[in-house]
Amino acid sequence: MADVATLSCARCSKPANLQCPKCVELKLPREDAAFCTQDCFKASWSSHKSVHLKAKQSNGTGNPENEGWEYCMKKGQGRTPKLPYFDWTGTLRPYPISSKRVVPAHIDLPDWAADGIPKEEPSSDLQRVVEIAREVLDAAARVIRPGVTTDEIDRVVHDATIAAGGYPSPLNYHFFPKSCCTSVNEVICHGIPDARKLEDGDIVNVDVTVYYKGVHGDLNDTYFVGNVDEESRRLVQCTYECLEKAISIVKPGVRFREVGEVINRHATMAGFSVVKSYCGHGIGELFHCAPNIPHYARNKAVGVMKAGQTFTIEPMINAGVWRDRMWPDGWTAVTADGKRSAQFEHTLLVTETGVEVLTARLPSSPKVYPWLDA
Ligand code: EYF
Ligand code: CO
Ligand code: CO
Repeated sequence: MADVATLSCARCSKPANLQCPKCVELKLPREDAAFCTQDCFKASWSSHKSVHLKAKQSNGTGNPENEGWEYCMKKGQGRTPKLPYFDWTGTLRPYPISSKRVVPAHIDLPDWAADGIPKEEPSSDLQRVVEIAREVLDAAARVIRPGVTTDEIDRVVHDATIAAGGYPSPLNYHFFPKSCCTSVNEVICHGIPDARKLEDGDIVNVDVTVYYKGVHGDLNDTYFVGNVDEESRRLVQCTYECLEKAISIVKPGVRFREVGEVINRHATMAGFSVVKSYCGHGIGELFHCAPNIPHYARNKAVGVMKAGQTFTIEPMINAGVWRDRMWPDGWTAVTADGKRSAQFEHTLLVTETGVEVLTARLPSSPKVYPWLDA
């Protein structure tokens, strides 16, 4: 965050000398972007980020025929005498709207009254659970190094989840014995945290799901342990990109089967293969529900995306063959040829205009990927 002349903190109203870098980039009003401390900035991130989204949405279409409407939306007014082009469905036309009415000082204000942004909508439980899940995964990421056992990672995940008031969804789910999945090297997914120490050169995926106030939030990242060989780094980066590319097509009306086409194209171009046995899934009040979202090409997923839906995309990409095998423990899915596998996962919300990545990285997230943090 950049230093600025003293303003009031957007969260607690104390004098504020820091400014949100994204707001600066978007040239948003300095008073909306000011915070007193990094802690206040982080604590308000889940509501503050909607300021960025709103600014982007009202940045205009660039179509001169829409100028009138864009002016109205920016001013929070309604209509100007100059009507934009629109295929009016009936005979009714919009007329000027009078200015915003005054509310007397003795009236209790909802949180959007001052700045137009609702901060504690009913969706706040979902908003909070995904933020907790991200913070829990980030806590796990901070302890990853050679010599640490995956059981220790599980302890960090368990304790951080409980400290935030949540339940670690995997624990006892279909009798799963631990609070997260840790999948090392050739393990594709559902690895059980155990007494093995991570070794220099390993890759490890940590998959966290948190249940909080009736809602689940699910995400995972694959991490490098010490110095990792070039081929594994390429695999992990490619898998990250597969998820990013899949997310980029998410919006209302897109067929779920398209997700697999995008992922398969990117993975095979890099010489890798896509796991077929495990899929993305609907999530919310249930850990797993419809829709089922395969990550491979020519899949038969049914349905189209609709605004308001929440689901995960979680591609598993293999350095060798796509086929998986199951260890005798009945949980651990591994590559059939013993070569490495990587995975990334986000919980997503389909919005009217596209997608919100609910489990996105926070400003406080550890910087572990060279392609993001160079
Ligand atoms: C053979 C479980 C594992 N299932 C799914 C139980 O969606 C998940 N991750 O993104 C996810 C996480 C876990 C999970 C943790 C435990 N399970 C059920 C059935 C079979 C299986 O593995
Ligand atoms: Co997961
Ligand atoms: Co999942």
